[in-house]
Amino acid sequence: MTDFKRTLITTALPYANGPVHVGHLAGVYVPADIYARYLRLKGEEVLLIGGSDEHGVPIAIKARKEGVTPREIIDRYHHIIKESFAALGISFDVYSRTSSPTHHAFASAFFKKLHDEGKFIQRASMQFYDEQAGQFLPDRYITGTCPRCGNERAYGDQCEACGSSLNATDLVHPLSAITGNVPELRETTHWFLPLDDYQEWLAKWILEEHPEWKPNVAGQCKSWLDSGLQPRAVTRDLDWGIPVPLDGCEGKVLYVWFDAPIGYISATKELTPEWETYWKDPGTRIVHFIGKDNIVFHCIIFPAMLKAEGSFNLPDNVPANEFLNLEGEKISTTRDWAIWLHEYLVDFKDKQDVLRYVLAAIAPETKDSDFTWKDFQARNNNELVAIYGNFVNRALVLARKYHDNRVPPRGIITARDRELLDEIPAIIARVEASLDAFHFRDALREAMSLARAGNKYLADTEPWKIAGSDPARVETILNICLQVAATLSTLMEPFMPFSSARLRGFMNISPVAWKSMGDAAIHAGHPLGEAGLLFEKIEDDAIRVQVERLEEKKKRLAADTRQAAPVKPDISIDDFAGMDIRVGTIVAAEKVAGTRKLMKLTVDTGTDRRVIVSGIAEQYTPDEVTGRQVCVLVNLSPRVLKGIESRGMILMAESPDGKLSFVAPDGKVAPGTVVC
Ligand code: B3M
Ligand code: ZN
Repeated sequence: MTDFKRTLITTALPYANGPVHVGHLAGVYVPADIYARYLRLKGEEVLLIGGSDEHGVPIAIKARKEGVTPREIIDRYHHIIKESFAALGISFDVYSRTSSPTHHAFASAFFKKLHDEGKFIQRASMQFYDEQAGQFLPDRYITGTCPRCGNERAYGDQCEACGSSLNATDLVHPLSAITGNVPELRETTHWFLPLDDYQEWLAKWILEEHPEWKPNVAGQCKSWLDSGLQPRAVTRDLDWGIPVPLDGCEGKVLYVWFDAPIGYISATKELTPEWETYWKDPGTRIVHFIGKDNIVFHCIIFPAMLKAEGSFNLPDNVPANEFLNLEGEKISTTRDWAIWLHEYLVDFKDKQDVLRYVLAAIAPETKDSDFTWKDFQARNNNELVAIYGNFVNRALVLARKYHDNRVPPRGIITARDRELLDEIPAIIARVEASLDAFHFRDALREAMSLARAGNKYLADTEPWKIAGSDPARVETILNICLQVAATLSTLMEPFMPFSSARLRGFMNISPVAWKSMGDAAIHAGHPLGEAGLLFEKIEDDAIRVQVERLEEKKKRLAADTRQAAPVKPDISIDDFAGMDIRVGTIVAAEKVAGTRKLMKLTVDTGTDRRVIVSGIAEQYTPDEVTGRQVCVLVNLSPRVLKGIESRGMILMAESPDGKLSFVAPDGKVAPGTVVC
């Protein structure tokens, strides 16, 4: 660490096809910001780079869905994302966007250089094409069943259910995401980066030279390397993206995953004329903060691109996180199962630090973790309010009461005082060690332990009891408490910058430097400010509103899922012709005793009278159905239900909420009439 002169921190560029949610924050932006703020507080040279990812199929699909241009989509979401990050205190030195002219020029030149130096191979291959839409269907334009886990909503590039990275042609029953049609295969030409040529170098670089990388990151890299790297297409047939900068390439753009990581470099270039120091000087350490679905791109593909280009630094570490779930279920932008940052900031105004705290405390560092509103409330009330806020408040109230709102002098130090004073540097050291190792949860827990220690010290020394008898002792105790409070204002700053600023206001101090934390953080005689509450209790009502909102979403989702029941695999006309469906008349009906749903129907099928047991009893009475014409599958093998042999099936239409209605001819027809 100390060998480096400066650190460049990048955060995954969120797709500008939707706002940012708590999963993004816990996995990437909160940890990255904590790290950047920590290094800045230590006086290190550091840049935090971010921006919106504005190309690729996700944007094009969203635009098509809404009937607007991709430009409208990215303009809308880029601003929402950028503003909500700023409101949460994510301290980007630059938050750019990949539609910027600088980025277009930079990414084009990068591609051109690799092309001209012969670093790509050009290949013809078969790709899905949607005749009706008149376009190729790269990546997410194809959906189908994942060959690995059976998820019926996998994409042409990835299955979100099992995390596999896929080729569109791997999918079972591929369908066009534009028209729902079965696509055809057409030949097209693309440029590929021959990752196989970099296999050996990557294996050595990752597995031998970076043993310190997190096990989840190294593990994914190893499994990619073990299965053997293949050439990877870096262009696409699409009309949204950075045009391929070669003659005769109309209709082709750079693959979004080729241009997006280059965005880290072009954003740095937009920020400072010194950008090359950050990307080329070996004294710079690059750290990529990302989620686990981006590991292969940042640890294998982008490094191979950088290696091929030849003049840029490679990342030093990629502390990727796992996923955050919401109330036990996977967060999903498309399904709206998320807590959106911009909405949180409206509902919980001035509670940025509560969200930062909770997300840092539950960050999915080693495995997936879960956000629940109950836990959010409990952490606020039982930790921020009851421990940190309470300590600070007591120290300040006591100073006002017993020492005229000034920092008292320190007299004779007892063993108990020494114990706490010694704990301060020990805790700081543990916070540093955890942050240096990207263990943000541990770091936060350690930092909180200083507030805990302060509370314990007050409980042990009970200054309020000796105010009359030993004022000098009270002064010493309060001096020490205020050292702890001043230290906390800096120690907590990376995690919770807003409350740190408030605390400094209460104490009337300017920022305490990282190295000045400890037993001399604030001087005797210093006039304190006006104290208030550092954190407020969150009441049940506020949480209930959020929980109810999620329950509403869940209901909508359940309905949507049913509406969107996936199309079953194709059958032949012979399969269909094999089904003998006829119009019949229900001539008698009775409920099947001991069941809620079943009704025993006697049906005149035109050829016979037969018994059919049907699950309609919750919605119809026997009287209502007797005499009705219905459609019957008559050649279904007989089944015995509740001891009754059922011969055939009545066809029903079932709506998303489970309501049944009969499928029948629109006028009376003779029993036995064939349905075909
Ligand atoms: N936009 C994917 C994502 O949001 C992508 C990250 C790009 S980082 C260069 O997961
Ligand atoms: Zn899968």
